[in-house]
Amino acid sequence: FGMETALRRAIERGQMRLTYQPIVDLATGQLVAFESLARWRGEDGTEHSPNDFIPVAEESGLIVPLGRWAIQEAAATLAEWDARLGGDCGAKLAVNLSAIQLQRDAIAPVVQSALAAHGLDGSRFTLELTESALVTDPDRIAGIMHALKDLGTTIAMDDFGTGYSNLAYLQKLPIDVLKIDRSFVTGMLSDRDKIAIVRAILSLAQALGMQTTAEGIETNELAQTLAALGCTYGQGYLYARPLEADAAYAMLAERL
Ligand code: G
Ligand code: G
Ligand code: MN
Ligand code: NA
Repeated sequence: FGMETALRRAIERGQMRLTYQPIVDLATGQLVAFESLARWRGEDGTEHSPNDFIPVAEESGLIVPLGRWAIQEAAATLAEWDARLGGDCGAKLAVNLSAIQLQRDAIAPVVQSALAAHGLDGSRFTLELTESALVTDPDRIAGIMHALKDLGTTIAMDDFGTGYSNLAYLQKLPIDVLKIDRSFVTGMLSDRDKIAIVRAILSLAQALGMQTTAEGIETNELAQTLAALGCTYGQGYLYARPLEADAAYAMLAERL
């Protein structure tokens, strides 16, 4: 309850912020996107982890205003980067959407108005959904995904392989990218089971015409192996930790 009150206040007072973790094309090393990750520094200076405050936001309903803020903030940031660089800054921004948020809010109109407010094309956004979003009401989620696709956005399945992998939905839904969960990537070079799972996800994605992003890449050897296996994109501490907005912008400006 204490955290809920503090979180409500932080959202109302504009004390939340987004950090941005780069996503690169594994074949070329080019920066192609950033995943936006919410951060909350409490009044006493403590950094709260989203692993702690997102569940509180979901249970309390605060995920609705928090989620709307994240979408608007991501659009505002992208528009600012474009303006400073005098055109399309060349990176997409990915925003995480939680399953509860999709149940409680009309996300497609929220995304549409955030894009419109900043004159952004839908193709500049990726929405990351988890498999758990599909469990309770798959038909409704399918409708939401199609509405998001109609806006021109990219849809990524986050944490792929860790949820209820009902493979029947994969082919029915407009999913563009599978994000291979970090738990399969970390240590895969010395673990036959992990590398077998990664290969299976890559060939499944290829068969279904989807792209792939490997999470949690911490070494060059992992990046090279994943590139050789045909994984499209990579994300992880090898490239950068989640960056404050000014550091993310600096990376973008330097690479252009
Ligand atoms: O850095 P990391 O600790 O940033 O994130 C931990 C988890 O919190 C990840 O699973 C991530 O998807 C989730 N998360 C981070 N930011 C957001 C957000 O804005 N919305 C939602 N729904 N989840 C987020
Ligand atoms: O579930 P989601 O993919 O949205 O979570 C992203 C989380 O993974 C964030 O907490 C982020 O800080 C963390 N993360 C990103 N890259 C790495 C990495 O290379 N190693 C580790 N250990 N964590 C990472
Ligand atoms: Mn994510
Ligand atoms: Na993930």
